[in-house]
Amino acid sequence: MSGEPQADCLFCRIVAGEIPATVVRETAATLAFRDIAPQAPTHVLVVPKAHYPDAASLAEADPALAGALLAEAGRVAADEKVAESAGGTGYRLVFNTGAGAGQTVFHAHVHVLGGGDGLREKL
Ligand code: D5M
Repeated sequence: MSGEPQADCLFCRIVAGEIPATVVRETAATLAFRDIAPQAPTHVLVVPKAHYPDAASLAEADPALAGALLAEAGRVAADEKVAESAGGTGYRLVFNTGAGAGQTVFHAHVHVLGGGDGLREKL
């Protein structure tokens, strides 16, 4: 069923507490934790606790949850002080979608990237 946990999904296992992660924020519906291979001084992943394979399928199935994910990403950026409103220089939100675009974990997630020089040159 849509949104159900998948036993072979890495991020479902992190959500379930079966695999450790450095959690920075948690709500009833979302979890934010540090990326294991950071690409910027701040690199946090925000995931819905429910399983959807990518951001578009999440947004189609549960637009409110997709919105909650984005709001949490903004709160992470504020907590990490990369948001301009928190004195930082801004941040990027990235949704890799599809293996050909670099998606490696097929559980919807947004990358929150900030704090480094040259972030604008990456796209
Ligand atoms: O991003 C998937 C991201 O997930 C990638 O940046 C590495 C990260 N990753 C992989 N395993 C872990 C664990 N165990 N903890 C934290 N982060 C992890 P994608 O957009 O699919 O390429």
